[in-house]
Amino acid sequence: MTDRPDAAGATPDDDAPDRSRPWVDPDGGPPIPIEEYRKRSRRSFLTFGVLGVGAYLGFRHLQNRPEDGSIPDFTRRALQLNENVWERLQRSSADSRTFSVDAREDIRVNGRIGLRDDLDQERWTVRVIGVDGHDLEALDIADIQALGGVDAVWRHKCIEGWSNIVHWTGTRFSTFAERYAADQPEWDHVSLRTPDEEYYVGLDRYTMLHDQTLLAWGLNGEPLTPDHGAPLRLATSLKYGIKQLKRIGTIEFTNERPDDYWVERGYDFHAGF
Ligand SMILES: Nc1nc2c(c(=O)[nH]1)N[C@H]1C(S)=C(S)[C@@H](COP(=O)(O)O)O[C@H]1N2
Ligand SMILES: [Mo]
Repeated sequence: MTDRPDAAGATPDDDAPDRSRPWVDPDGGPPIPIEEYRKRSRRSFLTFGVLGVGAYLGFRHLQNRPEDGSIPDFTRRALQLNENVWERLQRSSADSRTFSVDAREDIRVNGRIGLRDDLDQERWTVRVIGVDGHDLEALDIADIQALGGVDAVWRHKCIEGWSNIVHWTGTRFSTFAERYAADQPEWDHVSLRTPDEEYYVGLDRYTMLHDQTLLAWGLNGEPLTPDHGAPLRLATSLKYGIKQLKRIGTIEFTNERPDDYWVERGYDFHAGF
């Protein structure tokens, strides 16, 4: 990402969205069956080339574990291993590919959990909560915008199997944290929640402080519309759409892994690529 969208990535699209896959409105039920998600998660896990490591550790684990023949336990541990490996892998991963503004595409409205109440955009404030659980600030959109904005164009990916190149405008979360959480004790996660607390996600510190993680107020050159999460939403190139919470009501710094809507429904916490 650059402060001005760069032209370097404006080459033909090499991973065009698969439009053959039926789109399912995730309002209510999970976007795709959990088995399919796991399958995809496993597939991308393997493409990272950690099969060898996983197999070796799995083998060691099998060798060392008590002979109780409990397959579900083993499966659970394998999933945990998968998550731990993700956590390490993402730390070494470079920025995601960016595109020129010309490459941007329309993006559908997807997911309205936590957006069902009418929101008085004028009176909205975001509540900022510190590590000790106490409120630090209540900020309006002008406070956020006063921190400065960047433009960035990257591919938004949804676990349903579609993706679009999207142009975001917003404040880097790292800039926000520098201004409003500099005096906080060490924190390792951030919880984001809608004002009605119907939708909530947890994100790790690395992701939140990454340059490609924005508190966004603009989409494709226009102010965010309410359906896309106005006045403020998360946009990050590091995670699937499920983590990019629209209509942020609360930002909480914490040292506990936050509750997460889709984790409670069987998806993995990291939801990375
Ligand atoms: N509050 C809220 N945020 C949300 C969702 C939602 O249902 N509620 N859905 C997520 C999903 S699955 C995706 S793909 C993106 C879609 O963003 P868009 O509607 O701007 O395309 O929003 C994410 N953020
Ligand atoms: Mo999504």
